[in-house]
Amino acid sequence: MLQPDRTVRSTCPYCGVGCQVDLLIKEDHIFRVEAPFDAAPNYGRLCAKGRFGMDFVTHPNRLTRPLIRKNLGDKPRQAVGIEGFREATWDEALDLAAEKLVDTVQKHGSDAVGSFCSAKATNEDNYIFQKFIRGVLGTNNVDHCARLCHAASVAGLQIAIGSSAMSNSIAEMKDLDVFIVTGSNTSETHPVISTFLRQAVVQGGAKLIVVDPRGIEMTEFATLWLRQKPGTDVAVFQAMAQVIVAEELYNHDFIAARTEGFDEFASSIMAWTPEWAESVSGVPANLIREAARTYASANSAAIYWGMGISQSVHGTDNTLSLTNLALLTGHIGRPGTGLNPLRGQNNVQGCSDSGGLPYVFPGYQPVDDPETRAKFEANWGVELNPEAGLTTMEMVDAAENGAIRAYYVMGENPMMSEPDLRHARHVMEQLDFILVQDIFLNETGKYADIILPATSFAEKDGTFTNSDRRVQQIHTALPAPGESQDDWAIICELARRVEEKLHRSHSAGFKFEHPAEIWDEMARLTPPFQGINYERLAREGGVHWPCPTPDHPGTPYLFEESFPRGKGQFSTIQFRPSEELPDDNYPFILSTGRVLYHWHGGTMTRRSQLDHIYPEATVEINPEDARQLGVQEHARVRVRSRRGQIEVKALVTERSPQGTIFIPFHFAEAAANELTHDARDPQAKIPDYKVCAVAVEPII
Ligand SMILES: Nc1nc2c(c(=O)[nH]1)N[C@H]1C(S)=C(S)[C@@H](COP(=O)(O)OP(=O)(O)OC[C@H]3O[C@@H](n4cnc5c(=O)[nH]c(N)nc54)[C@H](O)[C@@H]3O)O[C@H]1N2
Ligand SMILES: Nc1nc2c(c(=O)[nH]1)N[C@H]1C(S)=C(S)[C@@H](COP(=O)(O)OP(=O)(O)OC[C@H]3O[C@@H](n4cnc5c(=O)[nH]c(N)nc54)[C@H](O)[C@@H]3O)O[C@H]1N2
Ligand code: SF4
Ligand SMILES: [Mo]
Repeated sequence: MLQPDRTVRSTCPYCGVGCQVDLLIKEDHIFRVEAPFDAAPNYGRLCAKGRFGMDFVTHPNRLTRPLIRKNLGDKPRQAVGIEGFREATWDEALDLAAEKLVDTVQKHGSDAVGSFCSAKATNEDNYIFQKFIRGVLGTNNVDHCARLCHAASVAGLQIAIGSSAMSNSIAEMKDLDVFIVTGSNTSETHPVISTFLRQAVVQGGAKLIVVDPRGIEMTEFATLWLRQKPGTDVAVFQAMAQVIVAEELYNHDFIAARTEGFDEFASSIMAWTPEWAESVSGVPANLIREAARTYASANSAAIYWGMGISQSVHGTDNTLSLTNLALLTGHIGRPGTGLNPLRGQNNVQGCSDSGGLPYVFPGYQPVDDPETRAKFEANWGVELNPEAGLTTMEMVDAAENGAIRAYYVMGENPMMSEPDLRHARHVMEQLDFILVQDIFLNETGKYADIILPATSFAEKDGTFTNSDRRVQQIHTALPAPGESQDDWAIICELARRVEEKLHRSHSAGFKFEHPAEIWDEMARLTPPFQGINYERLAREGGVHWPCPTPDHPGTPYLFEESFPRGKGQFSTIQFRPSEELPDDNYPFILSTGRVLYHWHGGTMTRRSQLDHIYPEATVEINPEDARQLGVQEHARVRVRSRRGQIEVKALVTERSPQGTIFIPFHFAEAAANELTHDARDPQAKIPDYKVCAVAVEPII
């Protein structure tokens, strides 16, 4: 067997499971990836992406030098390929970027800059990013893909319990008793977690209730599968609550001691019977009753969910319908219970924790709280903007109406991930200045004026925080390609130049030798991180925050004694239909999401051997629909919505319910987001990626 030159322990850069990996390096290539058997959270397990998807790191398309658009200042701005850019030195690119940002701030004010930090980059990268945006540019307009992701889970959990992180650890999963999986295609999107969940069923005899419109693999392990029509979750979960109340299956002691609003809630749901829910959702009433009884009568029961719950115009209500169930039954605050939104990106938890959100500093400390702001002002030595910034979709609106003039995008690809790309494109065309920082030239980079080449996870040190709040390290395994630099180092250089041009008498502080120093600064300002440092992470392999002191063991499960808001809050909610339902012209529901082998806009996985396994865009169509449309397996079809159209290959499969088609959004040549709409949840502002109306026709 090929012997490695060296083996480097790291954390998988794909999903929020945060698997620990050993990268086997030969001649500066990762030639094999192994998983250590003794390390949490994956204990030797990896999925296809962790095992075979790391080769993007040495792909020849990696960005190696700063790039400047040849036709700077063109309006409307055009998307250009690599030939539309010229190479530049770091000095030239950073000076120009600083000049353009300063120009924007001086002409239009600080809030004319919108910025996107990255759930792919480290905690340290994101801490420095938001410090630069808030402390130097003077705006709180900083957000990231969490807005398109678990925003509605966060909004709902904040209302119900005052905290939004996953309440339990991955280690508890294999000992589950009863659990609900809803709106999560776990075996494709959190594959290693799905192996623990399946182990609970197969070896531990746990009962699994899947609530999902699609015939995903998890249904094969389910005791009960509630196959609702897309967008009807509130009806199903309200009816489960109704059964629990009507049959007095609720937990009296827990409700009395730890919740408020029960009486009002209980009387509000009595009309929402399983029979009513069946008429709305199509799920047989007896299945809803059985699911309610199974969940309520378990000793401990947990709920896991994903985008099927969150990415909806009623995503917050969907989440509240789940929190109501946990509060009714007391299935929270003990091992094997809890409310668990499975976090998507490798570091989406950490990006939010590190202050990558418009209304909070690191550790969710509000920017509009004078005391908190005074603490950061004293530490950073600058005055800070007291107004919360705009969220991702609000920044798009502000860019459209001219309030935002410049974008700084680090490690995101909005031109693939935002809904209604026709609209997103229009916004990008109008901006005065776009600065992009990435490891590849992606669809968003094509609109940039300046592109700064960053190192990937394999070429830098730092930390990611996984789905169960475990802070884990990445270590430099390979030399940086060309002149690329670590994100935090690039931002520090840029910040220094912007401060100089703004004639700041002193700096907010951007001198760091190593990310460990950045972590220490963040931890000093963020109580739940204060017990975590690099030495400890190296020794223990990872620590679950909250961890307030060095001798604190970390917190694998939350809410044992109380909730952050004190008592758990029951919420009275009403079922509302989705925004754009099928009609004669657009007779199908389009549901979008993911497949195992690809990642979002495909920037990384389509530059990996994974692309050979899943090389083209597909649409799942139910066999009965396919028959009526005259579509054969593997035929090419055109899918149209009110906003755009794409051509894809048909997969005729029972996975899709009749009347609903499913398209993964990974393929730029047939981007699903050409079809989607930007109807949003009123509270969480998250777009509905799971229900819009489309027409399907065979291409003859
Ligand atoms: N391979 C791969 N893995 C990934 C990612 C990736 O791009 N590729 N991305 C990561 C990220 S950022 C995220 S957020 C996670 C997302 O992980 P998931 O949420 O598991 O991903 P989706 O494919 O969006 O699947 C959503 C599920 O919701 C179901 N669904 C659709 N409509 C409804 C509905 O109305 N109600 C309910 N209850 N369910 C519905 C779908 O059938 C599907 O099973 O995955 C992470 N993991
Ligand atoms: N239709 C539809 N659209 C969706 C969704 C859906 O279900 N359906 N899901 C939404 C969800 S949940 C999410 S999370 C978003 C994801 O949307 P995005 O976050 O926009 O998507 P990614 O493709 O993950 O973009 C990550 C970028 O980071 C770059 N990158 C990787 N590592 C590094 C690094 O270390 N440094 C820097 N600077 N860059 C790096 C990659 O090259 C890539 O360009 O998509 C959303 N869009
Ligand atoms: S489950 Fe997630 S973290 Fe683990 S190997 Fe797969 S993509 Fe990586
Ligand atoms: Mo996500």
